[in-house]
Amino acid sequence: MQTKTMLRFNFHSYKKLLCCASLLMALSTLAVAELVTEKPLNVLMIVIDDLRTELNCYGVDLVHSPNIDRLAQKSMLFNHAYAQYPVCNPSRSSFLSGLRPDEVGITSNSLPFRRIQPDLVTLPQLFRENGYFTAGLGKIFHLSVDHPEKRVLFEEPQSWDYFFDALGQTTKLGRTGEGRDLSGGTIPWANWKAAEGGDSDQPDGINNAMALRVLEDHKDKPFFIGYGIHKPHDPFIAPKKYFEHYPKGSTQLADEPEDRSKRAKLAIPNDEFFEIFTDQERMEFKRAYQAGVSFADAQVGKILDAMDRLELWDNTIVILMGDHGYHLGEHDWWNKVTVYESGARAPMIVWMPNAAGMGQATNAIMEFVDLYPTLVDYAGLEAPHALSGHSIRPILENPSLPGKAAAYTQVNRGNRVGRSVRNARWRYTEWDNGKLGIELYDHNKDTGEYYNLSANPEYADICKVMKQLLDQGFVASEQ
Ligand SMILES: [Ca+2]
Repeated sequence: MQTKTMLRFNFHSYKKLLCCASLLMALSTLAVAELVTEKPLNVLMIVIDDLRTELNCYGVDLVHSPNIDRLAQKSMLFNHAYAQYPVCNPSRSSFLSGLRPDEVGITSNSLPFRRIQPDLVTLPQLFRENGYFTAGLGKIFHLSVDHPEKRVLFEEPQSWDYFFDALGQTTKLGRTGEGRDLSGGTIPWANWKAAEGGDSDQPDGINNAMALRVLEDHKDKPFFIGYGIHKPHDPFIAPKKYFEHYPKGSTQLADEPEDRSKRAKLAIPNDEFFEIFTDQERMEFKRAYQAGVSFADAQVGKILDAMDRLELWDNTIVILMGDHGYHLGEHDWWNKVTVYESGARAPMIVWMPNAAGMGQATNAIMEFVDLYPTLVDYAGLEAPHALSGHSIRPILENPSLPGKAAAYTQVNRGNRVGRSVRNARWRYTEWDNGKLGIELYDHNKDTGEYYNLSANPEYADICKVMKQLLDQGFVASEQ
């Protein structure tokens, strides 16, 4: 019956049919082309806890970071990216909400994000509300650590469709190995271990396996994946193979000039805190931190391999960043919580498909608070609230642009505040609005910020200009 019906078509009908078919084919080709060009951009945000810019791609060849380096080589590396607060929770709360720390109201690790901001739409939440699958693997927000109800297993349910963190799940084998408490118990977190076993015996290795699985399972949907790596954050534990990149005794300590200025009283949280360490212990500390960097780098490598295998580069934005800087002996300090360059500046590497500036480094100044508006811009979403940063699209297209005029970082010392501004040449910092100290450093001559010029009359005009710049940056956040 069917054959008979088909045979009834005359030639004219057949020609019409062919014409329609060609039109349909042309339309469907167009639709496919449209689909390809308009495929939503996925987001993969890799946040490495306490990672400083001491990486091969930032010119430090003593550190073994081949995978971060290969991402940097194809992407854009920001030489001057600054966190808004040099501590985990305030920094992350800021860049994940597109607001400055004073605007979010979070300036310490002990304030849980949702207790302060129950209704604020976070960056992953915005993508989720726009149809993206969102997953958090490891530490993206700060809720699971230093939280009054520790061991929060489900982190930030408004933001994530799926969340997993293996923190605390180190295997029995991974708990063994050569190591040392560097302060005899005085500083409980200052200990290292070259652990037996491999990556999968450590929380970061377990999280990585889960991240690969999530990436594989959701590669065909629009996704926003936040992948947070715990190391090199203390305690300094990594599989022993990563310590082998750094022969014992070869660690070079920071070169602190003897004629440096007396620092502002509040610049370092506690001047004497690390005097307890011998040089041997300092070398062990730094070596173990570096082993943690190489461990984190290896996890990044597995994610990049998956990006290759799953052919995701054409439609996935990749951001790799630290959450703030870290001192390894600079200014006699072995931690974060400072607004020196070592504390405020952190790695930032951005892969943006089709952006003209890929494969280049930039000296343009950017702030972490710029990430939210950048992703909103590229994904074509509507910002859910007024954002404090600006899209870095112009820089991603042209890395020779200067970027923003200045970057702002703040830190608390009890109820005293340190506010700092960095422009292309100067860093200017006021403690308690200048009442407890002012600092001015010239990065053309003093990249380590050892010579405070603020009391030198020759620099009075510079101080005046920098003060204005500082006040401009914090006016908005004080309102
Ligand atoms: Ca951190």
